[in-house]
Formats: sequence, structure tokens, C-alpha cells
Amino acid sequence: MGVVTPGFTGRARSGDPRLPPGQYLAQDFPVLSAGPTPRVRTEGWEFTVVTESGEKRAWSWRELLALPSEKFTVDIHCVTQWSKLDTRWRGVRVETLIGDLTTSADYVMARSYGGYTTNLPLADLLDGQAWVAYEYNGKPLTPEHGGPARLLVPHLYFWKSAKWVRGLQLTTKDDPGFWETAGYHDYGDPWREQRYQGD
Ligand SMILES: Nc1nc2c(c(=O)[nH]1)N[C@H]1C(S)=C(S)[C@@H](COP(=O)(O)O)O[C@H]1N2
Ligand SMILES: [Mo]
Repeated sequence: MGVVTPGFTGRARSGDPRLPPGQYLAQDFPVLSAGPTPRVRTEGWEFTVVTESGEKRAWSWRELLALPSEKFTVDIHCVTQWSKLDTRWRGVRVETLIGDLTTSADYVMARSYGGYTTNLPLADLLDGQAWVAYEYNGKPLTPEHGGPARLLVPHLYFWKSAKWVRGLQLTTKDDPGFWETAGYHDYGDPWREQRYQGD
């Protein structure tokens, strides 16, 4: 049971225990992009995973859709303080994409069409914690939300969920991505309010 706030009506409640500290519930789905929305066509689309030794796997759009996928429902939390509960997606688990690759890398740089990057520990992308998602609410993911495909890492602040994702680079060294270079936290755990460096 959520906490009941007297006088507060509406489906989502501000005292919902699924809401991390400092977050409020968004009813809509805000769009947050650091630049223009790239129009990424599925023709010629490619997703690559490259290890620290240069070993590589690549999938075309058709090949991605042929991989085992799953539907999942997760809460998402943006560093600008909106959260959205019970969002419904379909995607391929990241460990399915890592597959049989041999690696001793501890970190990943996610890279997007359009140039965006974000860094994560590899462990945070495994064990059903992260997906390359291509459906939202039962429909193809729209361009403004990262379509045709985006990374989805719901247990970290949403800037780690790279829209228009085009690949994962496995690395032994933790290099900062786009927002991390600009002062956002290296890890970004919403439950510990790791918004900015030093949090
Ligand atoms: N490629 C790319 N991915 C991105 C961003 C971006 O600017 N470019 N913004 C990030 C931030 S800060 C957030 S909060 C979410 C927003 O996703 P949405 O627009 O689908 O809500 O995408 C993240 N992924
Ligand atoms: Mo964000």
C-alpha cells in the first residue's frame, strides 16, 4: 500500500514508496534531448558491441528484432526530478547482446546516433537490469523518445538510458560520457540522489 495523502486525488500519489527522494510524478512523458532529434532509419541501422580487445558483434535492424525479446514494466527517474511509474517496454536484454563475447572489461560506453555518450559499469547492464528497447506502450518507439531503439537502464537516472543507441564499447577504464563530463554523477543512483559529482 502506498502512503495516503489526505486531500490528494489522482492515480499517482506523491507519497508513493516507489518514488525516490526529491522526485515528483510526471503524468505525461517529458522529452529531454541535449540536441535535435536525429532521424535514424532502420534501413542501414546497425548495433555493435565491441570489447576492449576489439572483438565485435553487430546486428542489423532485422537481426535485432529476431533476437529473443521481452516485455517489461519499469519505473524511470530523470535527474530533473520527474519520475514515471509502470512504463511498459519491449526490448532485448543487454546480456543477450554480450552473448559469448570474452571480456575482462568492467565499464561500458554507450554510444548513440547523433553523438551522445554515457558510461556505466558493465555489471549494471547484466542480469535483466538493462535492455535495448524498441517498443513503448505496445508501439514502435517514437524518434523523440529514442526510436528506433534506446538503452533502458531504469535503476539509474534516465540520462544513462541512451536514446538512438548504436552500440556499446566495453572498456577496462571508466571514461565519462556526455553529461558525466558536464558534471553529472558518474554512477547516478536515484535512491542515493547521485545527481551531480560529489553527491
Ligand atoms: N542520445 C541521447 N540520449 C539521451 C539524452 C540525449 O540528450 N541524447 N537525454 C537523456 C536524458 S537527460 C533523459 S532524462 C532521457 C530522456 O528520455 P525521454 O526524452 O524519452 O524522456 O534520455 C536520456 N538519453
Ligand atoms: Mo534527464
